[in-house]
Amino acid sequence: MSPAPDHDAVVIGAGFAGLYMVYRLRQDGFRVLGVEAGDGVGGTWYWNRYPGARCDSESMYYSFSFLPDLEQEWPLEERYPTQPVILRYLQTVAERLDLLKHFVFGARVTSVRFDDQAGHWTVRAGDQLAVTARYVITATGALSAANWPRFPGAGLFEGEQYSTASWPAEPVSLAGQRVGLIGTGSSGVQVLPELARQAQSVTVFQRTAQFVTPARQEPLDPRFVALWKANYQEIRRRTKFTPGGIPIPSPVRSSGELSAAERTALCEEAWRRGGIWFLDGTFSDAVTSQEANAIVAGFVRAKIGEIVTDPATAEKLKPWTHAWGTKRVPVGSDYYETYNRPNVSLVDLRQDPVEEITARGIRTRSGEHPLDVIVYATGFDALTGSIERLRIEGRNGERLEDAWASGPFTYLGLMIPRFPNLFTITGPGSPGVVTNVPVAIEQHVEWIADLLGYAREHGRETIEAEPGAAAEWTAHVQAVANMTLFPTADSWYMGANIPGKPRVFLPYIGGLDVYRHRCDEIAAGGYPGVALSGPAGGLVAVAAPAEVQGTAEAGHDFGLRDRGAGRPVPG
Ligand code: N01
Repeated sequence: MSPAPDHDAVVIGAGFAGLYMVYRLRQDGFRVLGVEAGDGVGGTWYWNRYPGARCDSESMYYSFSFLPDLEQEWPLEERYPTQPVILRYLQTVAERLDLLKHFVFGARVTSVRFDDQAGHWTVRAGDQLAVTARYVITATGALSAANWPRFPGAGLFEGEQYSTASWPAEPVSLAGQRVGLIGTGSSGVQVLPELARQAQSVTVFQRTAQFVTPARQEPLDPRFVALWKANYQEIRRRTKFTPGGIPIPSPVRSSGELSAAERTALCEEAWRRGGIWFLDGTFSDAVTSQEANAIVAGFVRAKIGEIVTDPATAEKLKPWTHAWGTKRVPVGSDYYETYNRPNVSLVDLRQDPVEEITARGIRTRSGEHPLDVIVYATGFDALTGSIERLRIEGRNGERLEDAWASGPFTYLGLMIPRFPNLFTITGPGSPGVVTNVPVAIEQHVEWIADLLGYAREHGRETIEAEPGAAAEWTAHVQAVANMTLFPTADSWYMGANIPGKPRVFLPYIGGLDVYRHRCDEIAAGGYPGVALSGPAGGLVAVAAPAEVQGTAEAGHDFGLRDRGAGRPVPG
């Protein structure tokens, strides 16, 4: 008989997902170990400490729903929580729940291997850690494997180079510095105004112009906060049944149902309110109809023209390469206004591409831009990168990179055939990254914990997605995306930002409410699509009740056409 593993479960990561997963498994009586590369908790909010880092979800929504005492005590001061506030929140949660003692910090996982004989996993972090566990749960974040493009000559640069995705914890002095910023996604949009306030000059190197929405950051009115807190648990309950994890009404009317004047008024009002109210506040068909999309896109371009005083700069900032919302829409504070400052200039890399990085700056086709500091805000190998870099090997030594060579293959975004007892939180095929993420994380954690409890109750030790169920889910994820304009863009949703990455739509965009319902049905039906095997290795597949079978058919739209599938929301 093989020796018992060191732990029932290893959870990799100590952000929202890792903290809740460790907590929940401990409460359920599992022996659990958390492993985290950083020296503390926080995940995304531990690493992304760049000036201006903030969440695009509003403060009231961006927290756990299962801590009613903390939610009453926690101050809600500004509309959007800043990185230091969120990091402090997660540190407070970890201390309150006494979770720190379950984690090993400063240990970056370097391999995760399934032992077919023993039936358990070995998780290693270099020479620092080697532990065995029956279950492994990745809580590594959808956007945490940083993309640091290799420009020719980057090693020659004599100044400082920083990435927004791993910004130093100690303050970086930019006073008197000539800064180059590469990247104009959400991170670049947030950091630019702060760089411009501090540095002597900022040169922005833009590959793709974005449709940036104004955040409208502001202090929260204490009366509003009091009212919110008085109703917090009821709001949380409703939030769980929304498509994006945010309880605001979705638009009910398509652009075709409105007059031109009504459309403009609607866009103006949504723009005035900012943030999610613009992202999810115009037309029900904004990302499914070319015509509706063109109206929103034209509206934003007109705003850029009104805000940016130099006409040539305004033209470069107007996006024409993709439909509105099909790349994740950045939410910015003074982003376009910052280009009116005399110390900010813009290089359009489509007209004037980078040729090399030199000792003194960045040389584009038109000449050298002398710099003291280069800031990379160049994004992430999204959804798959943080999981694949764990170097996971499943049954018979099969490597996850090979299993996913032509795109990720999952059941519900949570399990992978031939990788038994491995679970992924907010991985590919999950709606996490197109929702207010903590709400999706809670759903994933609870579903996984319930399944582990179910297996234990039934005396089963091995839990594995069936290939047929994974094939149906994977096809369904693509089918829902294909009902929208999303696949038309070169976005990280499509893996298009990473050279060589298969071009498939990565998150599930059918809505968290629909997804939750589907997961609940599966649990209630005894987990169809999941093979449970006993200690002796005999497979025990639990048959699905008739009404559950068939709902995961490829292309089944769960009524999504009527609901306006895939609205762009913060992630
Ligand atoms: O990354 P991005 P991000 N040469 O991939 C450019 C979440 N987030 O870190 O568009 C030149 O969006 C790239 O150009 P292009 C959020 O979900 C949330 O900004 O690929 N440029 C793009 O401009 C977000 O979507 C929050 O042509 C290169 C930029 O770098 C996600 O994280 C805050 C290049 C990367 O933009 C990722 O955002 C921040 C190259 N070789 C992030 N390679 C909040 O909620 C890439 N680029 C607050």
